[in-house]
Amino acid sequence: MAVISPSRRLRRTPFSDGVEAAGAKAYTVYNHMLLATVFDSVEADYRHLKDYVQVWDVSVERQVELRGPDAGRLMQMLTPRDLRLMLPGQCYYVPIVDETGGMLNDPVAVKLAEDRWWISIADSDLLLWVKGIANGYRLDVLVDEPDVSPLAIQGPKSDELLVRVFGDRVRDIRFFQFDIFQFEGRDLAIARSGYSKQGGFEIYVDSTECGMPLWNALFAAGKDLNVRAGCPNTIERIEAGFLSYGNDMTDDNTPHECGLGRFCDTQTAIGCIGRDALLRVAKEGPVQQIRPISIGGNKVPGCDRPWPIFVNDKRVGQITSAAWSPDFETNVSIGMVRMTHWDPGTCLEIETPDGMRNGIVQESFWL
Ligand code: THG
Repeated sequence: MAVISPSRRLRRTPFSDGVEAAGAKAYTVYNHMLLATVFDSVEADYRHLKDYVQVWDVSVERQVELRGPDAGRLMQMLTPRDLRLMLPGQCYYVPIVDETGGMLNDPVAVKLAEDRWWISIADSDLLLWVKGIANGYRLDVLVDEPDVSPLAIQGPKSDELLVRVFGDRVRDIRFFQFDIFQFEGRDLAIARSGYSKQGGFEIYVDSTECGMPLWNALFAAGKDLNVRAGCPNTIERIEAGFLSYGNDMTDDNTPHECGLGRFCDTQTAIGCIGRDALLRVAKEGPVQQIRPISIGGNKVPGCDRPWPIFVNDKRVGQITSAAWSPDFETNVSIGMVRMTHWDPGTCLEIETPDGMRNGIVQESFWL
């Protein structure tokens, strides 16, 4: 592939200088911004993530901010997850659905205060949908994209690194909660969360100005912890079962098809715009669902289009993400499979770009 031409539409991040200096070898485009995908090699990055600690520029997880008396009401209109018990200081993984129950995004909602929320989005233009709802319903709320850029610290040495920079109180942050910490006189929200199963934090950096100073402070403090620049790792995230919006699911899929039913309380999520549609489909249950699938043979190529899944020459689904897993010594993948073939242990035939492979539906990769 050729290189990406820089332009204003392809926004840089507060940490782009650091990412470039660290030698990012490849990028993808996510929310009209650059996201590194490889530093050393995907396999070497994976090993390092599981053994040490990495700093990830995930500024592409843009924030949609809701501010004003109707912020909470608007947030509940967007998601079938019941938010009534959510407190300031908590984060929730929330499916966002349209009026048909189709997935528009799968962000992390951050409740800063009763009247102030961040929606930390995956790759779709959610701001436009949220502004449309706010204006169409004449809600008393401001909706915008603030200059907030998450910086993720991921890996088993994450606690040690952040304690050195922010103090012991870091250890008290609970999973999917955040607290406020100071850096160079500014308040920063730090949550225990992130797009890996290796443990870690996300720092919501709320000004471009302190981006590189924070980046440099983390690398200076973590020299002996073998801290490196990293990025969401395809292999690890498939093993972990983390979905990628636009790859593993689109607005054609319901949260139930995506296996996100556990994040839906459709009965009690009063006000959710997709509620009626979801109540209708929930009655029947989904006829296809996302599954972890192992794929036989040597390392598969990258999955840049869905790979059809067959059983006895009948199409029963598609693979949407795949990678060789050094730890499991097999290819791991995520696919959407019809109900007739979704039970763990089911054998599948997968049409990859370099020929037919055998696949087996798994319970999960990470247990
Ligand atoms: N962090 C933040 N924003 C994000 C992501 C993130 N925006 C884009 C993208 N990632 C959204 N997708 C996910 C997918 C999975 C998780 C978070 C965001 C996740 N899931 C855990 C799980 O499924 O096991 C925990 C969910 C829970 O128990 O609530 O962490 O990574 N800021």
